[in-house]
Amino acid sequence: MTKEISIIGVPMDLGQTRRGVDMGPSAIRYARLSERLEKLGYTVYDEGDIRVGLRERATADTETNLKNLSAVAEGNDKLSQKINEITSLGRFPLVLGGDHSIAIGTLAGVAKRSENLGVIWYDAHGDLNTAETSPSGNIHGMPLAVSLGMGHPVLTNIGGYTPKIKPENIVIIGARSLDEGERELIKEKGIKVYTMHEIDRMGMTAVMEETITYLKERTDGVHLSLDLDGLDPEDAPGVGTPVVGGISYRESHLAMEMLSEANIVTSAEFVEINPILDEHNKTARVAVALISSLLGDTLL
Ligand code: 6HN
Ligand code: MN
Ligand code: MN
Ligand code: MN
Repeated sequence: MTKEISIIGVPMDLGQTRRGVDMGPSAIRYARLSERLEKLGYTVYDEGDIRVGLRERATADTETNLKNLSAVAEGNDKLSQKINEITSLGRFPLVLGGDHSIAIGTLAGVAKRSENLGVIWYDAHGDLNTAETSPSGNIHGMPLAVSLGMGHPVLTNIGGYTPKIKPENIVIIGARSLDEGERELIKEKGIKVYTMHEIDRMGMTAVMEETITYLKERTDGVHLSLDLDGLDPEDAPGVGTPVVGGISYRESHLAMEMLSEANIVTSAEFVEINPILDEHNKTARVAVALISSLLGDTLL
């Protein structure tokens, strides 16, 4: 793992309808992210926030049911350019959301340097919807499909190429709320998924061992896209689309430590933290603890 980290905040809330997720990056910084990483021996560059259009000014795109399409695309385009700058300097990109639509820009940036990028999608949801299958029109439910090259061309062409990733290089962990179209896509493309059922049956240790072995064999780098709603709402209440029966804090902590030991993660993003819905910044503090574990924090 490179010893230089660039933090990029993306105060994006236009990929869904609840207010407050744009304050996620501030909440995570307030929970002392930089200090924790510096203590671990990293040189930390906080690149500040990507400028995202205001909800009040986002114009309705009349020819599509995708909400705030042009403003979401614009923010992601800027993000992908920023990621390119950071990876060309050899730094580890750590992206703070913002809603999960920002994974479109992150992946457009990181996948450019990788023939076979692996992706761990840690989430209660599949985020595999397209305009045709989406029940909501919310783009935060679509970034994984978009990165596979499926969806509105304004989104799939961000970064100037498509697709960004291959279905066989994806592992979804924590799924427990999948729409009908998403299930069909998972089967059709053969995407590897550990739902809560597998996590309960096998235990997180075996799930992570299999995930790591699987990705090590076939990929040349791994992006971790961690949606805080993958965790149980008891442990991470500050999210816009909570789903009961999720991954515990302890299991998540273990998962991050196993990824750290395996040393396979080359970029990461932590998304969907909504401070308005949170309890005393608990979810942001959980995010900082998980980031520290991912980047090598150990008890001894
Ligand atoms: N997330 N599947 C639902 C939809 O509207 O497409 C929920 C998506 C949630 C997305 O949490 O990042
Ligand atoms: Mn998500
Ligand atoms: Mn989710
Ligand atoms: Mn630890």
